[in-house]
Parts: sequence; structure tokens; C-alpha cells
Amino acid sequence: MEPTYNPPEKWAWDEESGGKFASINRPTAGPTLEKGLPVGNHPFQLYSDATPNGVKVTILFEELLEAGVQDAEYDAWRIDISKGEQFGSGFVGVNPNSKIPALFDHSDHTVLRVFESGSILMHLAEKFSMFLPMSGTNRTEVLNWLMWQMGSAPFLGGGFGHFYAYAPEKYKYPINRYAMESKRQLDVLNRELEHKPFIAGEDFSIADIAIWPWYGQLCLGRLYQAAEFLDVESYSNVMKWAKKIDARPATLRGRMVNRAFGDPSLQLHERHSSSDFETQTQDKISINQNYQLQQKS
Ligand SMILES: N[C@@H](CCC(=O)N[C@@H](CS)C(=O)NCC(=O)O)C(=O)O
Repeated sequence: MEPTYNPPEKWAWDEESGGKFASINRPTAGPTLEKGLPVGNHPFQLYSDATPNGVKVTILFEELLEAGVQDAEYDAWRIDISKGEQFGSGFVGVNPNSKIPALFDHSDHTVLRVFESGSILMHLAEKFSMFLPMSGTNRTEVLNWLMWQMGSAPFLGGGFGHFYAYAPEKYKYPINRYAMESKRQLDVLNRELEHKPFIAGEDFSIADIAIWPWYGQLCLGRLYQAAEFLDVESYSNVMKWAKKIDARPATLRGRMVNRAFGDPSLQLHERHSSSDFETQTQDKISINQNYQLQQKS
């Protein structure tokens, strides 16, 4: 096969690579602008966006609150990654890797920064002794699947999703390579879920919370418009598990937080209180704004 690209001796960043996120991608780290982070009243300050990695953390917070853990109250501030807000100096202070989600935990004497979604899930699960057994074989199994997700999803998102949905052209080689790997991963989950209700066993855990936003939502047709292409219906155990988690009220609330796309009634740009789900979604905000405009005219 003729190569379509002959790499130079040394790579240089001389042009944008094209594709959906070309304008925010760059080969260097560190802040590009001075911008602090807002801080609210709750012990946990989350800086995130409603991507699959972001909603892992908001689903866990909402599950903790649903279970009655009042100390898990949090403020969720939106970092608009499409505008490059992850490169602000304040955000780089909480995550030097400039990726959402990132968390400041103010609940102890010293303020702790926590980044990488897997690390945030473990931190919160350990702090509240929920959704992760504190010892024993079940704990190891939850961590096995949590780490599986952290290692596997980049092939689904950065590999398959990028080349299938975001690249400027459809290239057969990478789409084939990553479709094959994504289907293999779905098959792994499907075989595991055949005899157990949740991925690490009998109980819902942070492993489900990490895996569902990627593989569950892929099967529910919410990622990359690839449900038919990957024949997700054939992974019937994953489908069943995906629907079961989708029906959890805390999962729905977690999906809404920091969301700024789609149905306005599901968009809660910032979350500072549990009542925000009733009063601060974008549909409600527009109704209020229209009402105020009518009052003025
Ligand atoms: N391994 C990281 C990945 C985080 C990640 O890739 N976040 C994406 C959104 S899903 C992001 O912030 N992208 C912005 C960018 O790449 O500049 C985690 O799980 O927290």
C-alpha cells in the first residue's frame, strides 16, 4: 500500500491537524491564560464538563447524596473545554494535565487537589466508604474494572470516536483498527455481565460509574452516532446493564450537571444545590428570562 504521509526527520507543529478539536489541541502543557477558579460554599469544588469522563464524578456525587450522605454536597463549575478553559492558570493548578474532571476537596484541614476521574472516584468512595469495599476480594475486583476502564476508554474515545466522528476525513485503517478494539471491549463486558448484575459482582460500584458513561452510553446510542455501526444490540448483557443504570435517578441528575448541549430541560450548567435541578435548568432559566422581559415591556 502507498503511504499517504511521509513523516519528516523531526515532527514540528506547523499546522492544525484538522477535525473537531483541532483549535484546542497543542503539543505543550501549562497555562495559556491567567484565570482563577470560582469557589462556592460546599466542601467539594468540582471543575468539569458533561463529557463521559466528567459525568462519572457527578453521577458518584449524586449517588452519594441519594444514599443520604449529606457531607457529599458539592459545587460543580463548568469548564468549557471547547473554548480552552482547561488551559486557564487556576485550572492547571488543580490539574496540570489540563483535562476535566478535577476536584478541590476542602473537607479536611488542608485543601487537596484530586485529578484523573479514577482517582476522584476512589477518593470519594474511600472518604464515604461507599461504592467500593474497603478490603477483600470484592475491593480488588472493583479496582480491576475501574483500572480496566481507565486503560480501555482511550481506545474507544481517542481512537474509535476520534476517527469515526471527529477526524476531518474518514480513513479506513484507523476506523477498522479502533472499531475492532471497541467491539472486542464490548465483548469483554458482555461476557462478564452474563452472570452478574453489575460489572464487579452483586453490587453497584465505582466501576459501573466509570464504565457506564462510555460503554453504556455508546450502547444507548448517545456516543458518536455509532450504535448501528458497532452493532451494539448484539451485546445484550451490556444493553440490559446500560438500561438498568440509565434508570437510576442519580445517574440522570449526574448527566445533567455541567451539561450545555441537547434538551434544555436536561442542562444544568452549574450545580450548587439539590434544588437547582428543579429551578436552574436551561428551560426554567429561559422561562424566567422571558417573563422578566415581558414585565419590562
Ligand atoms: N484520563 C482522564 C481523561 C480526561 C479527559 O480526557 N478529559 C477530556 C474530556 S472527556 C478533556 O478534558 N479534554 C480537553 C482537552 O483535551 O484539552 C480522566 O479520566 O480524568
